[in-house]
Amino acid sequence: MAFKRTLITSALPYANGPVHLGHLAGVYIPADIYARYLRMKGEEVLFVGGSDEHGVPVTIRARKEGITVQEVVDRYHNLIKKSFEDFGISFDVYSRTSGPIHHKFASDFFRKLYDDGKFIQQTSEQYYDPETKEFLTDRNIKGECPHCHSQGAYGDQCEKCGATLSPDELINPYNAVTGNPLTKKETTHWYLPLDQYQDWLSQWILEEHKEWRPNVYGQCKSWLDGGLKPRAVTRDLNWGIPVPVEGAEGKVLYVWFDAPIGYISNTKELCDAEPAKYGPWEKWWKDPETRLIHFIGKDNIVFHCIVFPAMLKAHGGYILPDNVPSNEFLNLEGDKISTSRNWAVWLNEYLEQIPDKQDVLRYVLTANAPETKDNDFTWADYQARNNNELVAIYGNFINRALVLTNKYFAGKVPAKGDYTDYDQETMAELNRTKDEMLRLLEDFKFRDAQKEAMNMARIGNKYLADMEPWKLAKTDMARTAAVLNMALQIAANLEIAFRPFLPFSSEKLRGMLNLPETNLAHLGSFNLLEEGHQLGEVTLLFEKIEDSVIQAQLDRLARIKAENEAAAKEEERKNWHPAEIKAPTTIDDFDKADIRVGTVLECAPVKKSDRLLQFKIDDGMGTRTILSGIAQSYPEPAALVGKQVLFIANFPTRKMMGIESQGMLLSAQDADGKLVLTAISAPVANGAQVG
Ligand code: B3M
Ligand code: ZN
Repeated sequence: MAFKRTLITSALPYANGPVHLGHLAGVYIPADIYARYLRMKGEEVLFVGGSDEHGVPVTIRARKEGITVQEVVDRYHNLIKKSFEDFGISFDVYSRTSGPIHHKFASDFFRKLYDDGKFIQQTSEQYYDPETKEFLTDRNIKGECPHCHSQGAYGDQCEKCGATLSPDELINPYNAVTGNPLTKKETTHWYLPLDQYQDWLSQWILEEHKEWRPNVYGQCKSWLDGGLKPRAVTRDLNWGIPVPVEGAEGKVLYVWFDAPIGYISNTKELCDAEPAKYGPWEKWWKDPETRLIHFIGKDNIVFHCIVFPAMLKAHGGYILPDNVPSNEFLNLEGDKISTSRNWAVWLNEYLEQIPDKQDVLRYVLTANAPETKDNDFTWADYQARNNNELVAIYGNFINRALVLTNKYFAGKVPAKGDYTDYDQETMAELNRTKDEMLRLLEDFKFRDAQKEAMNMARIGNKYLADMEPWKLAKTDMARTAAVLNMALQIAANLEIAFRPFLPFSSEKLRGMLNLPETNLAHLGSFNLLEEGHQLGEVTLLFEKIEDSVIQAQLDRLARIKAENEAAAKEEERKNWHPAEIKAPTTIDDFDKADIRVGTVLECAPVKKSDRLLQFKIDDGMGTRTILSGIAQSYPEPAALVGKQVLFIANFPTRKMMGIESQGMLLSAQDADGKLVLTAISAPVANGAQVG
């Protein structure tokens, strides 16, 4: 199928917080690279984005901050929009789903499916808070994780162990906001019967889109193999788009029903505002000659590859995505990025703390893009890639080419000479590298494509290092001119090659070269700068990033980690319940344990163990050594000297870490897991029996 134009969408971020580098790496940078690339190719492109302002997360945020939901989405929509502008994400439109255009569009879309009999109605039991009289959605339910048994897992996911959950799996579920225990209550909703689309989806994806990325194709296949079930498209919630059906008061469209429709309504908003420039919105969504590409993260695959296409099919008249290049996740310093745990680098904060370094982040995130598997962002890698690649390779080449031209030719492009074999080979290699880059871009392999752009800079660097114009200048000015002409042509090529990836640096370089407008067709030409052309002012394209900048970021993350650990402890403490009383014991059984009082004479950590403390105890008859696994609770063991403690005197002797332990100290386990030695209320003779 030959396409005439490309419609690019990128997932609509929830307006419940600022965007972070995981968003940028997973969705927005790849989408932006692709949009810029196609525009440079001269194709007709529309790049659509917007904020997802419905759903539960924004309502939770509002309650937490004590403001209205509208205030929350206003604040974060504006913040997110600005971050995208700051990072050069070149949307043609960035709108929002709480606006009237979207509300009407999504409502009409639902109503058409409803009128056409495309939904089924089902009644089910849902968690309900009898006190606040509200049904609870997955995210509003918390409880104990059935897998790792940590407290505070959400009804859809445990943030501790990462398990995907359903609210029914939680142990002791409660209202995440009020803490109230929950009951179940019947409620009726509309469902899209995905099972009816199973055969069609299987054919369309598994047979007709084998070229989709393996992670996307694989996820779709496993959903389809598992058998699709009807999915609720409405919710009991008071924030969202009201269900346009009589008697549906208190119900809204499920956020995952209305959000993808946001792609369409945002397109319509733009096209209606500027019809001359963009044409009618239907051209972008209903003409089979439009190629639709969704950029998303992996947690959104099912919605974009299965649910939304089924919605479009049910409606009729719409095109379907041609590809859905979804990325895996980017972790931060080894841990999963989490908005609720503040484990993220927020884009707005990044720019405040490290100003003007948008392209550095764009470069590092693309170099590490989680295209085929989860990847890790580390600040050490960020610094290394900046200092060793952007500065040492690309920046260094540009700087040498321009500074030498200034020095020997007063900033004017010198005359080219007859190409030597080496020149010819350099040009051929640059062109081969360029072809490879374009092939990779076409294939959504941005990480490798950017690598090829950097390889072009390497070719330039090698050319200068081999030709040594600074030496040539002493003997052969004509050849010096030819070499620098060649170097400047390569520099102009780099400006074009890097433009989709590093738009700010390319703009800066364009200024330094004083380059006229070019497009992708110029890439690979060695006639981009004419002899005598006056270069612009030379500055550094990239600057070294110092250790102190990196250290400040590492310190920030260490602070957040400590705060999170304290908060997790607090959560454990809040949800702690004493264990149930054990089955009745007998006096005889109890009497078997010989519990006695002793005084701590010495106490020190056991070498090579972060758990054990070694005690010397006065037991009234002499001294004995006892090891106890409580080192984590007593960072200053010497402080225990002189304290009276309880121990089991007839506990079997055990050897640990090569030391014999003669007895067992009694301790209590606190709500946060900390072990505390039991004490007695007044001094007692050592060796006294407890009973
Ligand atoms: N807001 C989920 C997310 O941010 C959701 C995407 C909607 S795309 C239509 O991951
Ligand atoms: Zn868990």
